[in-house]
Order: sequence, then C-alpha cells, then structure tokens
Amino acid sequence: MALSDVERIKAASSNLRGSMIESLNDPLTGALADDDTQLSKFHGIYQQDDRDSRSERKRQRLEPAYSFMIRARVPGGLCTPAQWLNMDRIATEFANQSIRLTTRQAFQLHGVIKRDLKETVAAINEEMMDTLAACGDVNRNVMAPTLSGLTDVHAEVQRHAKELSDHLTPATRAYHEIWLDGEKLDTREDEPIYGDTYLPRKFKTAFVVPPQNDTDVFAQDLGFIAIVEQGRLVGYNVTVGGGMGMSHGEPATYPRLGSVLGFCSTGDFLQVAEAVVTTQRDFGDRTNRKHARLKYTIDDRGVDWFRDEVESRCGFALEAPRAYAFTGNGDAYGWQRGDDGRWHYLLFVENGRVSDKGDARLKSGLRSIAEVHKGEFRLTPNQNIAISNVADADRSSIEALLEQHGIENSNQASTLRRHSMACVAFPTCGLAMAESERYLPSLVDKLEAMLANAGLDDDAITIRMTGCPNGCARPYIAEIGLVGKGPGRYNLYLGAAFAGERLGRLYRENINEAELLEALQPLFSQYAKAREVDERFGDFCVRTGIIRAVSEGRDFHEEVQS
Ligand code: SRM
Ligand code: SF4
Repeated sequence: MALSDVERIKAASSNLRGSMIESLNDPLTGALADDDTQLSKFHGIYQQDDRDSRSERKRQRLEPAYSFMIRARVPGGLCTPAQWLNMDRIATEFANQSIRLTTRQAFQLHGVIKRDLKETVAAINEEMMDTLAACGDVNRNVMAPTLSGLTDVHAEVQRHAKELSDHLTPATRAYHEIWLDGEKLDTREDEPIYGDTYLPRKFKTAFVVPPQNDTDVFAQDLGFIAIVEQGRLVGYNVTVGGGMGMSHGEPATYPRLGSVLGFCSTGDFLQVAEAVVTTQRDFGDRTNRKHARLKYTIDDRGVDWFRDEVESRCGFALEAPRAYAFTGNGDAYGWQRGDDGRWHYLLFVENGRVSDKGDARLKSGLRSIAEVHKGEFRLTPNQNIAISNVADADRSSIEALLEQHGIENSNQASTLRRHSMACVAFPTCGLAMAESERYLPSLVDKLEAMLANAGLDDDAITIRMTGCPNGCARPYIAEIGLVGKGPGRYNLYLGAAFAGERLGRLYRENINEAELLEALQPLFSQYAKAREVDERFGDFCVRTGIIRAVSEGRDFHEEVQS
C-alpha cells in the first residue's frame, strides 16, 4: 500500500523545515503553502479560517478569512506567573483577546494572522515556553496530575513528566531557525528517537496518581499510573493504546482505552517510554492515517506481541501490574492544602475559555493575581486552572482579587457544569460538524433544571461535548457523551464509568436538543428513584440495562438501542 501523503511531506521536509520561511514571507495570501500547513502543526500552528464567514466570503469570491491557532506546550500544566502574564499580553496583542485552556493542560491562542505569526511564536518563547511538538506526529504535551504540590509523590511524578517531555522533544533545529532566527546548520541533524519521518500519527502521554484519574490516563497512547507503597513512589503501571478519535459511519475506527501492559520501576520509565514510541514508529500504519494510532497497532498485533517487542527493546521484562484504584476523573475544586502546608486553589473555567464576560472578569482577574502571585499556576487536563503554591498569609489577597473581579463564584456553578467539558468546535475548528463550546453552556442550563426536578442537583455526572467524532473533550468516557453529527444534531453516548475506566456506547443517534432532553429526562427520574447507594449514573445505566457495557474498543460500535 502507498504511504499517506503526510509521509511524503515529512520525508521531503528536511526535518520539518519545508518551505515554511518562504510561506511566511509570501505577501500574496494569508495562507501557508499546502505542504507547509501540515509541517506547521509540528511547530504548534494550525491554519484555520473563520467558519462563520466562510460561505459569505466564498460568495464574494474572497479568500477564506485565514488565521492561525497556536498551541503552546506546558508540560504537566506548570506555568509561572511571568509566563501567564506573557500569554495574556500576547492574546491581547496578537490573538482574539481570549486564552483557551485545553484538555491537555496546554494553551491555545486563536485568530493570529500570518503577518504576526513569527513575532507571536517568538514572544511565547521569550518566557521559556514553546510551541514545538504541541501538535504533529510526535509526542504531544505530557500531562501530569494538576496539584503536584499536594504530596512528595505528586511532585516526583511532575518531575518525571517533565523529564519525559524533554526526552521525547524532537531534536530538529528547524523550530529555532524558522521562528527564533537561529543559526542555519549546514548538515541535517539526527532525530535519534523519531527518525526523519517522525511517528505515523500523533502520540499522547500522561502520568496519573490514583485515586484521582484527572489526566484520563486510559485515553492516552501511553500512560504511567503511579504506584505508591508505604508512602513512596515505587514505579508505574504502564498503559498503552488509548485514544478517542473515530469517524462517523466507519466502524474500523473506534475509541479505545489503554491496556495495562505491566509495571516498571521509577528508574526505568524513560526507557519503557522510548521503547513504546519506537515500536509505534516502526510498526504503526503509515499508509492510512485513520488507522495509524498506536491503538490500532496494538489491536492488530495483540497486547502480548506489543509487550514482547517493548521488553526486547528495553532489555528487561516488565513486572506484573500492581494494584491501584481510581475514584473520579475530574478536578477537585476549591482550596486544598499540600503536605508542606502550602495552599492550592482550583478554579472552574467553563470550557477553558479565559476572557472577560460582563461582571465575570476572569482574564483581568487572573492577570491581577499573576501580578502578585509568588507560586505558580497549573493548567488542568479538564480545562481549568489552579492557583498553586500559596502561603497561608497570601490566601486572603488571592480571595480578594477573585472577588474584586467577580469570579469568586465560579466554583459555585452547578455540580453538572463543573463536570462538563466542551471542545472548541465552531468558529475556528476546521473539522467541526456541530457547535460545542458555544452551545454546551445553554444545554447545561436546561439539564440543570431537569436534574433539580429529579432531586439530583448535588450529584456529580460527567458530561462532555464535541463538535465531531474526533473526541477532543474525551466524550466517550463521559457518563453523558455528546458528539456532533451535523448542525444542531448530536449522538448521545451513555454508560461510561465516572473515573474514565469504561467507554460509553451509542444510545441515540443524530438527535436535536428536544430529542436529547426527551431521552435524558426519564433516565434522570429512574436514576433518582432506583439507584443503589453511591451508584454513579454511568454504572446505573449499565446495571439497569439502559445500555450494554462496552468491554473494549472493538466492541464500541453497535446498533442504537431502543
Ligand atoms: Fe484535538 C484535531 C482541538 C485534545 C483528538 N483538535 C484537533 C484540531 C487541531 C482540529 C484540526 O485538526 O484541524 C482542533 C483545533 C480546534 C481549535 O479551533 O482550537 C483540536 N484537541 C483540541 C483541543 C484544543 C480541545 C479543547 O477544547 O481543549 C485539545 C488540545 C489539546 C492539547 O493541548 O494538546 C484537544 N484532541 C484532544 C484530545 C484529548 C486528549 O488528548 O486527551 C483528543 C482525543 C484523544 C486522542 O487523541 O485520541 C483529540 N483532535 C483529536 C483528533 C482525532 C485523532 C484520532 O486519532 O483520530 C483530531 C483530528 C486528527 O488528528 O486528525 C484532533
Ligand atoms: Fe474540532 Fe472535532 Fe476536536 Fe471539537 S472534537 S475541536 S470539532 S476536531
């Protein structure tokens, strides 16, 4: 079979250089050359156009309103106040004013025009943050539990996440040449881990410390579940082959949860990670991008084959997995105190959008906090933010600033809303089929009322929406998963586990809002009346036969249940 076109582009790119410099300098268009739109992703940059004005501009025979989304990598979500202030300034000066916190603890800026791209990327780098490998066929932003200050174990895991992030960062100097005016090399550099054509597809890694599965470790290509014995981090259970993306109407594509491969000690995690990455590099499908993620390599060849390959590359065997248990997969809001006595405040940010809206001046508030904060910020895997590492004496000034900017009530949002996530979708995402970020808040208003009527207002139920089946808000592991099918129409998935350890299954297909409310209303009433003690909504749907549990990714697709 022929290699996919992106493979040709990578191979011809001279380690991700392509004709990017020429593209940036071309004054005749607001776009990059076609091949460079693929390569720019490896540099954290996506070419987009305003979907709201697309057809009108076409009618007027104008070029689409091109602009760029820039994604900045933030390993483990750790961001200093200086970095926050820098992002705030750049968003205001070059982007659409807002900052978008992503589902992978990273930043996105939208609406940067080509003329400003280079200056914007350079400005991000001024505060020691970069955009290299934030997208593309490489290891992306490495996630780690949000509150690394909680215990020594959390802090150690955060350090490991950073080490792994550094280890898997591409070696190419192209980024420095293109964006930072770095010196041009005469010879091409080696990519010791990736090789010249990088990976067959994107690759994602997360660390997690049970019992909170806040990084949704089973949705990752590669996961490290911290194993703590007698208060000490002894190593990790390694998970492989998680992923959410699929395409409507193509059953060969499906979401899959990571398989637990085995246990490795803390000294070995880098070697294991490299072996997993290089195995995928060598065996992943480079002919069909819809079949190129690690999850398909593993399902095609089997978990045992994969383990043997990883072990032979490592030169040692993994041990049997050790016991662990998860209780939830969201963020723990409000103040929490770490073992070292320092405080952390986790703030709900609806769908990760940081902007000033009416009296709730979130962007200004976080700017004011960053101006005085002596600790750091933590971006969470659920699009929220923590003001982290606060001394006893400084708590009240942070609280006063939250209040002054009208955001002290953010955490008083309903339990449902605090467990909700929506991907970006319209107007920027080129793949969106339906609204998501702009629509979910109003849908939640309606569902809140229904839950209150059923006496369920205090119950945590995870709800996630995406504008297409790619799964950027990880909807297939939400107890209520909503996936865009077309304008105003969604597939409804039920039966996922609260802690992200079981996929949901299609319950209703291609329904509008009225049909959705009609479908959920009786289920909420049944749940309120017939649930067992502490039973979660997703588990209830499975136990009572509302939906059949999904046992593994390959079992995800089946006819809609009536
Ligand atoms: Fe995603 C593509 C946004 C997390 C699966 N994702 C996109 C693009 C870049 C659209 C595109 O290719 O043109 C979206 C940009 C929209 C915009 O206008 O900003 C986009 N993805 C996002 C973010 C911003 C969603 C959010 O609301 O936070 C997240 C950025 C994460 C980051 O900081 O790196 C984001 N995307 C995810 C996740 C969740 C995760 O990683 O835990 C997934 C599911 C997990 C997975 O990868 O399987 C995800 N995004 C995809 C896919 C499907 C991949 C697949 O295997 O099929 C695509 C499309 C693709 O790659 O072809 C995609
Ligand atoms: Fe775009 Fe689809 Fe991802 Fe939403 S899930 S951001 S619509 S690619």
